[in-house]
Amino acid sequence: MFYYTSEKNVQMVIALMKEHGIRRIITSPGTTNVTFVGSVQNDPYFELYSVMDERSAAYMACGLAAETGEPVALSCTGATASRNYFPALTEAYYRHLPVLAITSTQYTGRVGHNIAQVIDRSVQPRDTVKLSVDIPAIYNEEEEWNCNVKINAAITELVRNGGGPVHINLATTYSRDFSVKELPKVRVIKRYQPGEAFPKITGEKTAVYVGNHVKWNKELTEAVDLFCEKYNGIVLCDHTSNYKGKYAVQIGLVPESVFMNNELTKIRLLIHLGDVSATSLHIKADKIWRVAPDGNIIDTFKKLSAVFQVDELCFFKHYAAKGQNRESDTSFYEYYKKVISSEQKEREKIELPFSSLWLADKTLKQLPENCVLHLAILNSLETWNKYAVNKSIPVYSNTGGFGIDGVLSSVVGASFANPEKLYFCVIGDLAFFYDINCLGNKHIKNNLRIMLVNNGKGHTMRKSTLAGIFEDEADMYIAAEGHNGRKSKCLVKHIAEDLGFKYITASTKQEYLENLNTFIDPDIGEKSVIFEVFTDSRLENEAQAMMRKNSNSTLMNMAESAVRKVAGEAGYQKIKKFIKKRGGFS
Ligand SMILES: Cc1ncc(C[n+]2csc(CCOP(=O)(O)OP(=O)(O)O)c2C)c(N)n1
Ligand SMILES: [Mg+2]
Repeated sequence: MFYYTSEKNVQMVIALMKEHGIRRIITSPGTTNVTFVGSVQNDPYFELYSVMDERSAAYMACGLAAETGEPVALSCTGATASRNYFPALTEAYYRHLPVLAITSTQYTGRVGHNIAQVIDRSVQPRDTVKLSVDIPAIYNEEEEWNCNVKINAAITELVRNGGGPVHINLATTYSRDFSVKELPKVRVIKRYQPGEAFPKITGEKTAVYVGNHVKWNKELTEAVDLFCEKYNGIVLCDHTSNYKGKYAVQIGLVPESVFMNNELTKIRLLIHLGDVSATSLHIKADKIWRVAPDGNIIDTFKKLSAVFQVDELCFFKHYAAKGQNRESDTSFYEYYKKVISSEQKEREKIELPFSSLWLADKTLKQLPENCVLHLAILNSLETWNKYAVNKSIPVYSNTGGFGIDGVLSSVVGASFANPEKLYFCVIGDLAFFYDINCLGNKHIKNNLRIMLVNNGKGHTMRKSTLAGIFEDEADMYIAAEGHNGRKSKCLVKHIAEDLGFKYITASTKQEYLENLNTFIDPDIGEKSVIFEVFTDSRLENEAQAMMRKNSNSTLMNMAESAVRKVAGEAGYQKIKKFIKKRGGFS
């Protein structure tokens, strides 16, 4: 008796076809598709038709799909079999017919090596399929995730935006093992389009996570805030999220480990908005939904179960209306507020060395209202994300492609839009020198305020967990130390002044504080300003270590007060004594 193949990728395709309700399959004969056909032919769920000629099989799929209004799958072998699907796929493309062409293949790395029956299917004519995905054999967890997402994306594409044909190139290892009686449990990702009935939100404790996001309008902010009130929600964000509403939980203000495995912070439903974010997140959520007008399956946290192909406003208005009769509950937000305020208290106890963190602390809260802030990626963004920014200030960073190559150009371009507004930029030395030629642009006016944090190298490479293991040996090549005048005190000064900028500089805390007022002066003045701050990479590391230690103290204090709450003061003292004996608690 034969059951399902042992090939995991094939099992996954079959399981997801069932989950998404695709039951009709037209199969054509061959060896490379044996593991697929041999598996589905014994599953009574499927309705199979055998057609010898692939060209005809695909046209039959068109007819069957048009007649039933439901998706129809095709299966063929290697060699030129799949080429014969093109005429009918073209027909399906222009008639929006949901035909799923599954072409089986040997390991695609064999393409181009004169191996019998192996052809290159990596490119499809534009008007044959809406989407083509490669599903390799699965050997590890990450590949399993990749296949799951791609198969879900392919199958849901069949009916998206009016529907149309889709291609899955499915690798086989020619396994002869058909002993698998049960298909694996697979994650289903659903896609909701405008007009479709949305699922209910049941559990408590929701979070809206916002990646890099364009400026919010008032209506969207209010809709998200109302959503938070009705569903006990918080908005997890960083500066580039640009959310300025009532329920912001700035991730950089919360000790990282708070997000991990903690029942109090466990999120039942996470709603993912926005683009690429630099803010690493260790959030554990039971369920994740993504809301984006493009409807693309973007599975940043590997837990996605639904994508809503709608405008964010439409989504939040829908759920706020549905939750109209719910009692307002903001306890989740209140909890985070407490965590943030105890972290804040711990931070106040420490004096950081002269470093990016210290600069961010002293500067961010003082930036003039209604200015704009641009942060270079990685180190600058990470450190300045550890402090709060005034709500009137939008913040940008090139997290789309994460390049250090266009930070200055981006802020210069932005500054052209509003000559009367101040545009601040915080940037490291490698990024500054990379893009320095744009400072000679003749359209630059007096509204730029550039802070160059010159530590003489790519500090990002000195702190990264990988390059960091090399310590000082990382400087020469990995962190590119020693270029651009070796922290010369006059190089940038000359360039800046010759190009018409005002130049100020600092190498100590005192010098910095003396110059800060000039830098943040809300009065626009006559010239744009470059403020070069010389720091030391070792102190940067020291400051970061202090911040981490600080977060640990916050957690310890929180744990202590939680114990106090449950056990009372006397109980707490007893437990403390006991733990102290064993070497824990301070
Ligand atoms: C165009 C480009 N090249 C290389 C990188 C890799 N990279 C990321 S951060 C970084 C170092 C940046 O150094 P610096 O601007 O001095 O900032 P610091 O880390 O010292 O604060 C490099 C080389 C990149 N992101 N973009
Ligand atoms: Mg640097």
